Amino acid sequence: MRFFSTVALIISLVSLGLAFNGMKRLNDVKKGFQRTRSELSEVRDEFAAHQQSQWPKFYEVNGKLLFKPGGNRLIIDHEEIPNVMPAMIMSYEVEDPKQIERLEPGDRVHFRLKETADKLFIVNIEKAK
Ligand SMILES: [Cu+2]
Repeated sequence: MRFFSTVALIISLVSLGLAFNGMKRLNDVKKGFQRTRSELSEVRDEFAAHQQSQWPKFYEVNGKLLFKPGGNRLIIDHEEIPNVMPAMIMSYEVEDPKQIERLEPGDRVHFRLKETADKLFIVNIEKAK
């Protein structure tokens, strides 16, 4: 009888040890997950900062004003904008509509384009000399 209770005690101690070890391992895995998650969020923050550092971009462009359709819009035949777009006729919004008043269709113009993550518009436009 004594032998059996000794065996039972040993079995209980061993399984207790195994359970403890299992919990410790589970904890390590959890810590690993937390570390990975915080590393991921660091990478995400860095990526967002990098994206933001790209904007805004500015371009100096030459062209000819073709139409003034109204509002703050201009139709311009512009020269190539290197690495952005080839020469073409297109419509642009001007940030400050007052700048449109002193321009007439047919004018050669020089303008400064501003590009943000979701918009492309003219921040400054004047008659080219
Ligand atoms: Cu264009």
